[in-house]
Amino acid sequence: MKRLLSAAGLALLTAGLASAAPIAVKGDLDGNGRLTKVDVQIAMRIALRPELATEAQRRAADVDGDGKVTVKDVRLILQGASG
Ligand SMILES: [Ca+2]
Ligand SMILES: [Ca+2]
Repeated sequence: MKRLLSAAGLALLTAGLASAAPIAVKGDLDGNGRLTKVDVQIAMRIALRPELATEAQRRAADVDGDGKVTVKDVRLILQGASG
């Protein structure tokens, strides 16, 4: 199961930020229901290139709710990440 999730995360990174995965947890950008380093990596990419992310992804990545995805949001996701 864990192996499957990390494979899905890798596939998502490879596919870029075009995934339409439903996002239920703030900062959960790969939609697996938990915060992990994959979410941190995706958040970093959104912070660097917000134009490549969907609006839903930008909203989910904006953890502190200031309307922008910045390194601050990345840090918040990092703090919540479990692995
Ligand atoms: Ca996740
Ligand atoms: Ca923010």
